[in-house]
Amino acid sequence: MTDQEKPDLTETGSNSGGSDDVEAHTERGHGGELHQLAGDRAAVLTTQQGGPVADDQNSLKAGLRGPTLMEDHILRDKIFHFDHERIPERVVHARGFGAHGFFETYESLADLSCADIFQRPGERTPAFVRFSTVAGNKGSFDLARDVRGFAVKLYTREGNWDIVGNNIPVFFIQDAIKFPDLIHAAKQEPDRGFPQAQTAHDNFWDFISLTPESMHMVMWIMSDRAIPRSFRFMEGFGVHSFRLVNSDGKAVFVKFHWKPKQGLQSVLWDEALKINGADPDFHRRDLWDAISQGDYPEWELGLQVFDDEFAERFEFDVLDATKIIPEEQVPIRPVGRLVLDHVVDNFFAETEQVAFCTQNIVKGVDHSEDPLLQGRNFSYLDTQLKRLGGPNFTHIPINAPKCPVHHFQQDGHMAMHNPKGRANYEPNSWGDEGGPRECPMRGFTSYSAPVTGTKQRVRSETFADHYSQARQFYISQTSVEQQHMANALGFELSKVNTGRIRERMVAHLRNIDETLATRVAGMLSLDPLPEPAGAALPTRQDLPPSDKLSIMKNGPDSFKGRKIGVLMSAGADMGTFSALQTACKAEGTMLEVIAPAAGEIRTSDGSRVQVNQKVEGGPSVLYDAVVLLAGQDSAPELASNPAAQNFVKDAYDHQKFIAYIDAATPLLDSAGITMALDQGCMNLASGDSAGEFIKTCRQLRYWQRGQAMSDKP
Ligand code: HDE
Repeated sequence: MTDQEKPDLTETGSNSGGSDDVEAHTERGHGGELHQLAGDRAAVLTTQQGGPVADDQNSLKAGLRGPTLMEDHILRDKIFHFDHERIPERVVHARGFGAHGFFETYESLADLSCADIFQRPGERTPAFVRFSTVAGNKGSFDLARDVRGFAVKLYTREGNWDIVGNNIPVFFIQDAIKFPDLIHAAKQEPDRGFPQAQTAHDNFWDFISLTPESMHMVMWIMSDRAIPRSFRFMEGFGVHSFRLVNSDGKAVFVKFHWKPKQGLQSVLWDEALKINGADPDFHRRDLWDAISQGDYPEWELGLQVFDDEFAERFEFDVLDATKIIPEEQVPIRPVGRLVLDHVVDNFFAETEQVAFCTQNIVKGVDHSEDPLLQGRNFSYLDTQLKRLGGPNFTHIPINAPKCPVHHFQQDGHMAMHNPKGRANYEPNSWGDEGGPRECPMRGFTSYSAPVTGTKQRVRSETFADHYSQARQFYISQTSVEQQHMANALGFELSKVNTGRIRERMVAHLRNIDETLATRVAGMLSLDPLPEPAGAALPTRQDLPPSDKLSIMKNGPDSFKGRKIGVLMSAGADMGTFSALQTACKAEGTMLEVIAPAAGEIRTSDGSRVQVNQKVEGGPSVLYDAVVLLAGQDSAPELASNPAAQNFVKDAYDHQKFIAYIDAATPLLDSAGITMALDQGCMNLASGDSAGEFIKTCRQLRYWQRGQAMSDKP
C-alpha cells in the first residue's frame, strides 16, 4: 500500500466537532472504516491529561508500515498506564471478594463500652466486608482447603473500626514472630513455585508437625470449616480477646463472633475438587448473585464478654489465640446485625484497594496483650504502605472514614486532600485559623492495663496445653464430620512424600484422639503406630463436647439461599417444572435449568424454558440438590450423555437429595443408581411433592447414604 492509499484518518464521527456532550464514540478498523458504537451522548475518549484522542486503533508511524515513532505520546500514555495496572497482591489473603452493607445496633451497650457505634439502638453504620482465602495467589480457585478471611470495616461516626477476623476462631501460632515461617511453609514451595493454594505438601506438614501449638487449628482446617459452601454460610471470629471500655474507664474482655442467619454449610472434599474445575469463582459468584438478586446475607455480631475473674479461672489463657472459650461457658450476646446489600462497582477500587488494619479501633474498644494481636498491630500498616504505594491510602474512597477527618499530616505520594492555610503543626497560636485541636472528652484513651515485667523472650507456661482443645473440637463433631476430618488428614498427608513427617503428624494425633490417629495411620499404611508425641502437658479428657463447634448441628432451618439444579430434556413435564418453580420461590431457593444444549428447551406443553447451563458446564457439584426432569422421548438420549450420567452419579455420591420423575428412569439406570435409590431420592409423582421435596432439602444432605455406601462390602 502506498501513502496515497492511506485511509483518511482525519475523518471523524458524524457528531464530532460538537460540544462534549454530543461527541460520538468511534472505532476505526484496520481499513480505516469508522463505526459509531455509542449514542450521541457518549463522552470523548481522552488521554490521562484530558486531550481528546482521534484514533485509538493505530500508533503513530513513519510511513504506512512503521517504524512507530517515539513521539507518540498517545501510545505512551496508554501503555505506560497499562504496565502499572497491578499493585502487589496481598502476601496472604490475596484472593478475596468484597461487598458493602451496614451494621445495625440492637441496643445501647453504654454499660460495657463507650464506642459510639454501640450507643443508639437501630442506628446503621456503613460497612465493607472482604472474604478471602489465605494461601492461594490472587488468581487461585475458591474452594481450596483453607481458612477464610472475614474482614469487616465499620465506618463509624468516630472513625473506622476494622475487625480483621477469620472463619475459624483460633490460629496456628501463639506469637507473631512465627507468622512468616507459617506462611512460607503454607504457600508454594520456593524452589518449584507449587503447589498453589493448598497445604497438601511436605513443607506445610513439616512445619506443622514441628509446631504442636498448631494442633487445635489443624483440627479446624481438616474439618469442613475449611471448605465452606458459600461465604454466606460461614461464621466469622475476631479470634483474639479484645477489651471493651466504658465511659468510666472500666474494661471487660470480649471475643467477637459473626453468626450467619443463613446457618452453616460446607461442601464435601470431592465436590470442592470438582467445583474448582467447574467454577473456580464459585464463592465470589455466589455472593455476587445472592446480593444482586436481593437475597442479602446477614450475620449477627455476638459478644462473649468476660471479666478478669473469669480469665483467671478459665482452663486456658485468654491471651492465647490457639484457644476458644466454649459458648457453653460464656454465652454469646447478639448486639447487632451486619447486612451485605450491595456489590462493588469496581473490583480493583474497592476489593483490591481496601486496606484493613487491626490497629484501626475506636474509643470504647481496646486491644489485649495477646502477642499475636500485638504483632499484627505492627504489621498491617506496613503492608498497606507497600501494597498501596504510600502513606495516603486513607484518601482512597474505600479506606476513607465517612466522618470528618482533620489532622496535620501532609504531603506524600498521591496526596488528594490538602488542607489550605498556614497551620500545619500544633500547638500553634493562630486561633480559629489554627486547625484542629485535641479533645480529651471525645478522643481515644487506652485502657490503663497494669503492665510490669522483665524484658525477656519467653512463652508463658499458661500457653503450654496444645492438645486438650484439639480433642474437644474433635469430640464435638458428628460421626460424619469426624470421618471427613480423618479423610482430610489422610488426603493431605498422602501428598506428603517424606515418611517421617507423616509419622510425626500421626504421633500428634495420638495425643488428640486414638481412633482418629488409627484411622489416619490406616490410610497411610503406618503400622505399627508411632509413639505419641512428647507433650508439655497431658491432654485433658474432661472437657465436654460443645455442640456449637459442629457445622452439622448448626445447619439452616430453611433451604433459602440454596440452589437447585434441574436437569431437563425436551418434552419435560411442564406441570412438575412449574410446581418446582413455585416451591423454590416460596422457600427463597434459586433454581437453574441444565440441559443437553444451551438456549431454550421445549417442555411437554410446548412452552419454552430458558436453559442456564449446558450440562457439560453445569455439573451437579454446583447445586445443593438436584431434580431429574427428563422428557419421555428424549430420556434415552439424555441417559447416554456422559455429562448427564456424571451429574446424577455425583449428586448421589455427594449425598444430595435427588428428585426425579418416572421418565428419568433411563438416566437413573445409566448412572447405575436405580437399585440404590434410598429415602434421599424422591419420586415427584404429584404437584405437591415438589413442595415436600424442597422441605426435605432443608436437611441439606442425606448423610445416611454415605454411611450405607461405606458399609458396603
Ligand atoms: Fe493477617 N495479614 N496476619 N491474620 N489477615 C494480612 O494484611 C499478619 C492473622 C487476616 O481482606 C496482611 O492487608 C500477621 C490472624 C485477614 O484485606 C498482612 C499475622 C488473623 C486478612 C497480615 C497475621 C488474620 C489478613 C496481608 C500474625 C485472623 C485479609 C495483606 C501476627 C484473626 C484482609 C494485608 C483483607 C491480611 C499480617 C495473623 C486475618 C501481611 C503478621 C491471626 C482476614 O499484613
